[in-house]
Amino acid sequence: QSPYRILREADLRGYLAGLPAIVSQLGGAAGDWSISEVGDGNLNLVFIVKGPRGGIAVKQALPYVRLVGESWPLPLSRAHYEHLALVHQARLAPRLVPAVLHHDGPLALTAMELLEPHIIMRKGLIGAVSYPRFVEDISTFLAQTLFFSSDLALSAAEKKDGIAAFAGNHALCKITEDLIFTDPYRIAEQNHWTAPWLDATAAAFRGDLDLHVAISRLKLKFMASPEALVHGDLHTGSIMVTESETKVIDPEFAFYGPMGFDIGAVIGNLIMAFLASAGHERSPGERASFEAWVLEAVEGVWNEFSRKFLVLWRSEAKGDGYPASLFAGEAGAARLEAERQAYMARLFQDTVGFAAAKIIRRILGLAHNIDFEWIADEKQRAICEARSLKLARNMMLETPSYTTIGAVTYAARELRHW
Ligand code: SR1
Ligand code: MG
Repeated sequence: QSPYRILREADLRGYLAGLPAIVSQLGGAAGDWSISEVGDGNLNLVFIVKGPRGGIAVKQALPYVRLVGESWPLPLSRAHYEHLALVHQARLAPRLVPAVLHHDGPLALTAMELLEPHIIMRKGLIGAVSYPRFVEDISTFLAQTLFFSSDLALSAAEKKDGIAAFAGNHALCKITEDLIFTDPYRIAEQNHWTAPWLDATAAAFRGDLDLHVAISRLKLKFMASPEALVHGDLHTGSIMVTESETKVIDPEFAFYGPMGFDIGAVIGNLIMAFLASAGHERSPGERASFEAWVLEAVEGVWNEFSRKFLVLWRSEAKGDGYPASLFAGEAGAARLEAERQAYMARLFQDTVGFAAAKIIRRILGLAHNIDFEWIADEKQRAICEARSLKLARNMMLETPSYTTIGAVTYAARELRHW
């Protein structure tokens, strides 16, 4: 444990050399290790350290938002919540998160297994790569982390302890509350979009009271629905993949919130990969098969998640929600099953709404994504973004008309040629 300072390469080398478990993981002497800072996210430093025997990834929180600079301070405590979430998720969804090798609270630093040859999924999707394991793994991650941290699996006391353990992560929640649920719908200094093409659309979103009601309902749900331990930032930049493995990283936004926020994040980001595809150079065959795969993945994520969640609910419901004693006998079992179906229908509605919110914030808010940003031709980029905004606006305003995930992919397919 060391006092906080922002680590540079030499300092990190000396620090790691004092940790026997890390030294043994890397092998050789500290002088043999290569260290490079590779962080390209919005908030933190990330170092890759490689030695003769193996490698590690080291993440250190900065006392400010990296994307913006020191003018936007951010508590270092997020490293504590990220570590706590990683430990929880490793228990709830084994093999789907990186193993933690070392954590230092005061330094706001966590050393993890190096994920190699994994790449950030968003980059793979921009390259039109499809991932055969993804649906299976992410649906397991979602079903297991959400179910086992909910009132369906936990006693009321365990659940309340869980909420309390993450309650201090409010600065990160506030980022979400502002950047996703408020700023894209008002004039905010840091908003930007592909101008001038989207000027009129951005202004229309700022003046659309129906949309303001819809996003405010979602914001309230985000703030006031501690259903389960959510990752809190589950976009495709928080997922590392190979053809055969999926790892969910970066849970620093974790807190007890609505389940649909995580599921919607995955689905919203896949939809953006689909609608950005038209702007990226690829052969017609490659484009068609990639786009077909992404929409299959959208359907698969919801269908597999809901199937697995229901299996867990039917077999592992040891929590204080829906006491078994109230649903005895055949009639009770049938009624409880109907209730499960109603619960999933409500969760699907939340998912559609949150997916839409995730899309809109990436096009009209502060933090954009490279699915669109890497489309060099600005007019073409704006076309892809305008399609996404049209879809997202409809998903948010007409949520009840999306009763199946097929309705979502159908609408996305229709918008692809708008
Ligand atoms: C100022 S932080 C902007 C965004 O980066 C993170 O990845 C979250 O998505 C956050 O909203
Ligand atoms: Mg992140």
